[in-house]
Amino acid sequence: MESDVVFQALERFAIELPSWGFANTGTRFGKFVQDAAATSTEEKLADAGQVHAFTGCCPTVALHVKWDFPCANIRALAAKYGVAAGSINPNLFEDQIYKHGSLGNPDASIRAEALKHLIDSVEIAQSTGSRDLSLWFADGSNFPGTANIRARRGWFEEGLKAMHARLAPDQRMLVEYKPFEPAFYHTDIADWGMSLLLAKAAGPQARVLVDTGHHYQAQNIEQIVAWLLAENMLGGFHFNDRRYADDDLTLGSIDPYQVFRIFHEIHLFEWETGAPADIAYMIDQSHNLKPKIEEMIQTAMAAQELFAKAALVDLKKLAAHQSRAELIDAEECLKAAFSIDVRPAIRAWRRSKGLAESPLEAFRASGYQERAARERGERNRRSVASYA
Ligand code: LRH
Ligand code: MN
Repeated sequence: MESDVVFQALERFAIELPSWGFANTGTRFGKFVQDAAATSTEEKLADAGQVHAFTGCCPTVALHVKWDFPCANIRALAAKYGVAAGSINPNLFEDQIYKHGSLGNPDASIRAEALKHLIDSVEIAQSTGSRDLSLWFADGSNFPGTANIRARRGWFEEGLKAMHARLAPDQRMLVEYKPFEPAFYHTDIADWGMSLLLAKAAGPQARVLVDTGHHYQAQNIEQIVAWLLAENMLGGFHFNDRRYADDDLTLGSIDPYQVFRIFHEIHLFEWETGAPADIAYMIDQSHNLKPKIEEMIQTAMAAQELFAKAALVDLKKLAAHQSRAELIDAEECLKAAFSIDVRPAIRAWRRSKGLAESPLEAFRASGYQERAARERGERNRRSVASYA
């Protein structure tokens, strides 16, 4: 019975890979270069193809407009490596003109420039066959009194409405929130409520994107997920883990029970409504120290494991305990599923798909990493740049 539930859960679970997770990234204190890191969009797609080939659950790759484009016939390139283009991420946080914001900038000509980039990104998504536009804005301020918060909110509403009007009928725009960084006094889209109101005001194809690293320390993320599900406004996730702030660490490396509780809210919602929730599961991590492809495989495996464990919660029994306020029994019912070792069933699922039981070991044995380091090492070492 358990393994059937695990099989069904894995059959419908896919998680999107961030192209930027394969390139050399760092923190403001520096970047430790890896010889095997991807140095082009094609190499990012090739590496993503490896992760999907060994895990069987990562068919699409999120692309960042300024980091992955222009790229000639990216659809064919992705197909060559057994993956497909996924969500398109506009970039309104690097160009110099966006120092004081993009859609929230007090200068109307800069707001217009930002909107043009968003509309260009919609067209890129139409050319790559991507459904989702994944929107994150660094906009905000660093000092009290330096920004008119309500005026900026109004400009965001205008800009997102104008972008929504350019979406194709099957496209969505996912509005990501973040409480701080790089702005450290106010961020224009700082929490789920602000994202929800702006998405609703933009139009029916707009949803909220929950990046698990974008919350204050004690915030109850699964409660936010439950509310967004109730509002039918949960569009997707950027999964990662953190100890302090937006640390972008490996999913499940710090608090696996957090991810389990999130998946539980989604399984519960689907059980109660009898319909699959239309959610884009995506990874958003910066792989600064671990070998990047291995960390991505580790992440996908952890996501499968926690999604499968959450699918094993006896929801009927849980609902009965909850209705009778049987606190300990309800809690133990949830924890019982978390404590189930689903790895044997997952290995069986992999065998049934013709996949290696241990994707990480199989990838390591493939020699792909060493080949990539030989081919790309010289180029990567040449790319070392200092922060200041
Ligand atoms: C911002 C963010 C956003 C991405 C970026 C790489 O912190 O989560 O989703 O564009 O990371
Ligand atoms: Mn993110």
